[in-house]
Amino acid sequence: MRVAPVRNPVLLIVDVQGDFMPGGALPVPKGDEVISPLNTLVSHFERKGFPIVLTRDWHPPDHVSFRQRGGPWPPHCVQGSEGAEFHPDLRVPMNAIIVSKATDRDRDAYSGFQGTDLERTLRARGVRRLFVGGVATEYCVRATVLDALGLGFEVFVVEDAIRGIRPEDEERAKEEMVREGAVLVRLDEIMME
Ligand code: VGL
Ligand code: ZN
Repeated sequence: MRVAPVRNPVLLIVDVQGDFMPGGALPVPKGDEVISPLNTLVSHFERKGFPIVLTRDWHPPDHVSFRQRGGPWPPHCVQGSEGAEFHPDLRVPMNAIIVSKATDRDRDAYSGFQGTDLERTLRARGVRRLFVGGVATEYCVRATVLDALGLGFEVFVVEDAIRGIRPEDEERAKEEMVREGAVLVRLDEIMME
């Protein structure tokens, strides 16, 4: 499928943070492979003057999702820590919009829409269409995409710009996103003139 980023598109980059990269606290295998395709998209969206939004997992040090509190995860993306920073190779334009999520110590949030201003931010800019990449496919990418679809946005998931933790879960998440109305596209199918 060839697809042109038109109709008020936004680039939505999910959680490309050190702790989710190889060597981080909660690594996504090959998570750093999303950076190059995302940088290509960042350049294009920037050139066109389209908005770029980055979500970040932004937990307090005693977050409920951490093992010390009975949660499923090792501590990761603690607010202000090095592991919570965006990968240093990711191009983050000066005017990019940063959305912090899962900041409440007693509540987890995989979706960038959950407990944030993201919907309002997108509506205020007249956004209709989301191009999504990042990690992890079966957690925060999945939840963000499903919420976006539920809110009526058109969602294009850039296949080469997402990576998951477990291959079977990643596959299932992709099928589910498509079933709910997302379109999977490859970077080379996005027309960037
Ligand atoms: C994520 C696990 C825990 C994600 C966040 O960004 O996909 N996964 N917190
Ligand atoms: Zn988290």
